[in-house]
Amino acid sequence: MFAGPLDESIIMRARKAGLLELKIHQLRDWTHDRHKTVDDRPFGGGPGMLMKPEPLFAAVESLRREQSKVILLSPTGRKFNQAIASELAAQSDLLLVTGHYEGFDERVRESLADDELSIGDYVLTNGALPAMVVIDAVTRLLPGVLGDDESSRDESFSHGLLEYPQYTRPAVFRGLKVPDVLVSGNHAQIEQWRREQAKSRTRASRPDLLKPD
Ligand code: 4HQ
Repeated sequence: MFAGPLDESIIMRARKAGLLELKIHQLRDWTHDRHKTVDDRPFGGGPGMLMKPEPLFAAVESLRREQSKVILLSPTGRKFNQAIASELAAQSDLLLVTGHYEGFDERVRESLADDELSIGDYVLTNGALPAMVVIDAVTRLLPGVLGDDESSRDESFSHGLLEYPQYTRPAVFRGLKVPDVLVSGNHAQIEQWRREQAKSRTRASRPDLLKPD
């Protein structure tokens, strides 16, 4: 699953520039049985399979370094956001652990992971896409990955409001006009309009962003 998304565009550019080093590992390489078993049935019964602890412990213990942060991707983790992306971008080594099946043996969570992150309240088939979401959000925050233009204009979640509406040419498209203020050349007025729009738009679609946590 990782081939493709991580081999394109800005992430690939960062890798080629030596700003980001990615290594993908196969958990089955740390199994010893013929079937390379990484899952098993839950004690106490019930549906579904769990990631068994031995291959995960062996893999993480062989891959982790002193400075590594070991992060499980799972819907029971704390909700990933831009602030967490910034924290992770300051780390020198992340070990993202993705599981299939219904989840992890609890001892993985208790004794192996430093943190557990969820990318949102929905259930996916496995943690590969969540890991790639984290990698993408973190990579673009690494020094040198984005040009000045791209990075100074990313503020959506950093200043706590949604972006104001934006338009490019043509000034009229299928009868739909760009707001007059934006073509007025009055920069003080444009700035005020954008501030108001950012606020009303946030109030309308993401009122949670305006509340203190
Ligand atoms: N899964 N945010 C179940 C997720 C998920 C999410 C990954 C599916 C872990 C065991 N991970 N496996 N949402 O739905 O991170």
